Amino acid sequence: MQFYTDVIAGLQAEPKHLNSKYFYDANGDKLFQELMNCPEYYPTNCELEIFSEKTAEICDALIADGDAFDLIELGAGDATKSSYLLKYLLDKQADFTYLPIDISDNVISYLNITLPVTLPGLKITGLNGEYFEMLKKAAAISPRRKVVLFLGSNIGNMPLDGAIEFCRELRNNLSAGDMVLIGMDLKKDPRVILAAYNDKDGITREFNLNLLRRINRELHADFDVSKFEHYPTYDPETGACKSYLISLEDQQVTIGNEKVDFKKDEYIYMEISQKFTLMQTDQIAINTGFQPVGQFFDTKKWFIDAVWVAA
Ligand code: AVJ
Repeated sequence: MQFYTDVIAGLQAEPKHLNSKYFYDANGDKLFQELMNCPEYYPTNCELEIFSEKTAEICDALIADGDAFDLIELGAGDATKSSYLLKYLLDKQADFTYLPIDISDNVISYLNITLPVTLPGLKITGLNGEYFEMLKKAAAISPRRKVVLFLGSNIGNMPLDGAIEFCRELRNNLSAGDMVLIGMDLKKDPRVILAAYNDKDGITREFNLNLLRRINRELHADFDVSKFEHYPTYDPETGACKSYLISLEDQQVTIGNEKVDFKKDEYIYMEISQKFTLMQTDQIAINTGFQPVGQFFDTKKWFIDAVWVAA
């Protein structure tokens, strides 16, 4: 099983690491929902402002010549943001099918059931799995023009070189003229950024510890989460916001048939949430076979939703 293999490989590596894509089990989904409602966690509010205030402009950019298209969303989550677009596109009688892709089967079954009720007339095909596997599936379903939503600064979950590689692979899975609407969190006051990943209520902490709990539940492990401390960092120079879990003592954890030793103060690298300069957002597009053609900002200019066309 991939989850087990990845966890063992990550915890036997030096330094230890876990993949943040595994944060999102049913519990993790719930904690992330709570996080999005935290006063400190600004990215969701910024992007919600963009989607609610600039709905028409964004949709008009995506509709382009008005031909039929597939609206694919990578990491759809609860689709709150994209619902603004879906509603507007339905009102405008645009000819499109919505294909949300998510790693969480929980999320996909929820969207498949609820969206056709809240948005009558919506054509939806939820795809549960990894981004590129599901993107290939989407291409096999229909030859129509593709518009890909990649929101919430999910791209920030990769280090910069990984993000560039990801965009190249995305481009390779698209055809010339296809579009991407990509949300990216911008560099800003470092204190604002760090606070967003170190909320007072400790939800980010729980969000990280939940992965250890998930490993306990699903992989027959015995992590004592009280022996790990959440440690978030932000480096204004590189724009890397990272979180770690620090072992509070020498300890041994059993996971299935494996045993993993932790030294006191040893860390598990859990997640990166990369922040970008405006210039970097254009550079990433140009370096990976896209042309940046539109920019939408919140009033504080903390977040960008950029429109790229596959060149
Ligand atoms: C969903 C990946 C965009 O990195 O900001 C929030 C996840 N992690 N708080 C982010 C997250 C800690 C979030 N993304």
